[in-house]
Amino acid sequence: MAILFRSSPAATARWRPLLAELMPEHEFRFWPEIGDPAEIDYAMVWQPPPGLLASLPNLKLICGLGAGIDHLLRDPDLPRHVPIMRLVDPYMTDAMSEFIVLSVLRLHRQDLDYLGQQRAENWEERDQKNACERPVGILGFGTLGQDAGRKLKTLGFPVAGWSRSAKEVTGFAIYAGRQGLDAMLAASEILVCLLPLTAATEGILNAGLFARLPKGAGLVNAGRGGHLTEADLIPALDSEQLSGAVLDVFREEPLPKGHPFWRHPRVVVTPHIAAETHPPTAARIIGDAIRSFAAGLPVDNIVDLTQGY
Ligand code: NDP
Ligand code: OXD
Repeated sequence: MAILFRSSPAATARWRPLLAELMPEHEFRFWPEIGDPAEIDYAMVWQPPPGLLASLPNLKLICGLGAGIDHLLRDPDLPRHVPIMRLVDPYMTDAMSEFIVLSVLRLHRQDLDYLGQQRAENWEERDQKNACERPVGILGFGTLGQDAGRKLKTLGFPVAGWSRSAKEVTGFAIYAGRQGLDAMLAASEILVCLLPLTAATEGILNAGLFARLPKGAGLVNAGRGGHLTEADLIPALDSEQLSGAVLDVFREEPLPKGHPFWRHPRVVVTPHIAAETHPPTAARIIGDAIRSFAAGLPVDNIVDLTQGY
């Protein structure tokens, strides 16, 4: 019995000592040195090369090293009979909420305008609302969306959430499905995307959606780059339908040099760092899950492949 580990070389270097310390009972194989593929029962992976998982005939559980598993579903040979566990780690959830609160505050407090004014040495006060007058809509009201929503609410923002299935979350207006989306957009002065990337959410941040937001709304995308129809963003900013965008994720990562988002004065670019996987906590969570699975106990956060998240 062995566990395959596959991530970037830098991440592998961080994980290796932790795995030895926290999961001493397991033998690890670090890609590309996988040895006999038939000996591998479990895989801990981020962006595995297509076909790698299908080459492991005795694989029992795939543990994604991130919250999103779209990187796995891109593999046409993914062994779909093998359950996939996605990473749900309170440490990452806190990190994401910090990023969302920071980004919403930047847009709310007109940070991009004041940075522009500073560069122009222009001392000018702008009208400013308080948080209680700035409704925030969150697309994707799951683990990350709800935690960010709670933290925004403590600052006074009225927060609404949009999910696929109808639900009640105390203290929040919850919208579901396509009809619900229109109602939430019409009231969202800042829109946050924390959706998983699926066939149903691909390209959802597009000109049609921007037009349904109040004029001058702000956008935060920390879901996936594939949610944004990139060609629609700059026209929406230049026409002032949107007042600013904070983008952490991109269709192509790293964002290519020369891409117009890098230099646009109303776009903030961060390099997919909103909530990075944190090996010390993640290794414990995955180790416990593998122990439960091996003992025949239920494992949380198994992905529903029919929904794609
Ligand atoms: P969850 O599965 O807990 O939540 C997903 C939410 O999206 C749920 O509320 C779900 O609805 C909703 N949703 C899914 N599909 C649709 C749809 N078609 N229409 C409306 N709502 C939909 O995921 P997490 O909160 O843990 O993570 C969300 C995403 O955040 C990840 O998939 C990943 O892409 C991204 N992420 C980005 C990071 C970064 O550093 N930038 C770090 C970590 C994650 P329902 O409640 O009905 O199921
Ligand atoms: C994730 C991510 O999905 O880092 O965890 O984007």
